[in-house]
Amino acid sequence: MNSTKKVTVSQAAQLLAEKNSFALFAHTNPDGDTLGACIALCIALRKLDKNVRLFCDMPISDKLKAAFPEMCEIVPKYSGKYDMLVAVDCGDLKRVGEFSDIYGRFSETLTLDHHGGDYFSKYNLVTRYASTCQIVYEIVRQLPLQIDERLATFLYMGLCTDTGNFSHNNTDKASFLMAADLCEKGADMEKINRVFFKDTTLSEVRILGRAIDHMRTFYDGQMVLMYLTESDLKECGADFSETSWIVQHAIDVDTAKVGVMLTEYGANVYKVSMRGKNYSVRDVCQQFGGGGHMYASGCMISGFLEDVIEKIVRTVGFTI
Ligand SMILES: [Mn+2]
Repeated sequence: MNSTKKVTVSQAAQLLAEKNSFALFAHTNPDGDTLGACIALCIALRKLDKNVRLFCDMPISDKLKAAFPEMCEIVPKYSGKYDMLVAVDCGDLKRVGEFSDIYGRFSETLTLDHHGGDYFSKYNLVTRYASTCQIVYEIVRQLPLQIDERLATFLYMGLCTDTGNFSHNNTDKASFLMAADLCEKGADMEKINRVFFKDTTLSEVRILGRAIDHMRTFYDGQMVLMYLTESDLKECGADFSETSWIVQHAIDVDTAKVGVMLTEYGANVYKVSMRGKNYSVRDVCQQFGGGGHMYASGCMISGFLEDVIEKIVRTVGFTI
């Protein structure tokens, strides 16, 4: 294991200013924060004439790529040589997904994260902010460049999505101050709100119906679970990457303390998304090698559907 150290925002900004080429890694099963933070940092570094490439081990949805063409640059196959690798919004090395081997072997690495997790890089900027976009925002403000409308929009993306549109309990004064500043700099807040919180495709409405058909409750309704199989996705004309938002419908049931959404990802492999109300779903997901936030976490579990459901029900049962 190489030595690891904690760095401040200014030290991270200095490291980024000194080096010339970067590979930025969004976390597996990417969300608006990791994507927004990666693209914002990429835009900022390119303003300083740096060479930057973006990677994520899972495909970005067509909907996001259509709304934000910059997303097309995020590719699932690693290539090239870089002065530094940066793990963006990753609480531990596993979040880098299929790139964790490449990442773990490289010496010049930097973590930018707000989950308060492992120091798995050589340099680690780990905070308790509401979003990784806030970390990137603070770094960018120390670099010799202007925040233009495009940069402001991607910084706003993670701020807005990781705070649940300023509704989760991680929303604080800094969130609103950052939002006010990005608003002044021309962030397209209406577009972010529409794409991440409003727009639904017909196939999404169909798979939502299918997931609700498959809804099951446990422990007097304290746990609400839904699932989608590969054939559900196929029959509804939906893509795997279109399903992560559905879990909200499970946790929004008034009796629910835990909301669970299973989506089959390859035969007998399930992507599990969990949400909690005053209940740490991260503890549950960590039992299966996953992670995330206390009230919003995920993991992957292999097995037959009913076995996977039983494992989750049993694990939640110990703590509910
Ligand atoms: Mn995040």
